[in-house]
Amino acid sequence: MQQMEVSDYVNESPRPKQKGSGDANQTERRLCQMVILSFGLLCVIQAILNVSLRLTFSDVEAGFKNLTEERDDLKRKLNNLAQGGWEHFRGRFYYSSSMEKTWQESRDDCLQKGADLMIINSKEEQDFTRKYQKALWIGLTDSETEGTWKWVDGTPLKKSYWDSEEPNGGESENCGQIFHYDLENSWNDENCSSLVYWICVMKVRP
Ligand SMILES: [Ca+2]
Ligand SMILES: [Ca+2]
Repeated sequence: MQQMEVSDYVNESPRPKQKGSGDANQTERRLCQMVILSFGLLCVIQAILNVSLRLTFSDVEAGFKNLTEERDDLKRKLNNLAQGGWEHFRGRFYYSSSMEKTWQESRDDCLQKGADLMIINSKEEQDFTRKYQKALWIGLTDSETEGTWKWVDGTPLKKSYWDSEEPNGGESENCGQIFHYDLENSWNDENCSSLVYWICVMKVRP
């Protein structure tokens, strides 16, 4: 009886491979691969985000530090200017001297202060000069070419406020000054060696 059973088993034809089970294993493997791949991608994205955020934060931090330093620097400059007798007007600082010098000496004094003789490009600036109630050198000269007036920054004179019959000095008067300060048209050309008060202008920011 037992022999017959073994024989039956031996002669039994091989069972067909179960197709459904193999597909399921393959699907599982693919799923596993996809999960691993996705996880890897997520890790890479996370790493990129971390680096980007860190770089952005560093930029913001550096920008804030620069702004703070710039603010402190401005505060220092403003304090120094206020203590030195400078007056603020329309975004610039002005200083009128308490002694008289030649035009070039006056300009040198302004330059040493990090400023220059005043340039007048508007009626408001012209009116501003009249409050000092004294003759003042300004940054205007025709020393280079007689009759061609230029500002100290090299720009040509466009709008002028010459007093009537000025400029009248020819080659003996090559430097501009505020003279008749009680008038809107107050400018006079004067001999550059004359001793006169002066007015400097300083830009706090470029
Ligand atoms: Ca002249
Ligand atoms: Ca003159």
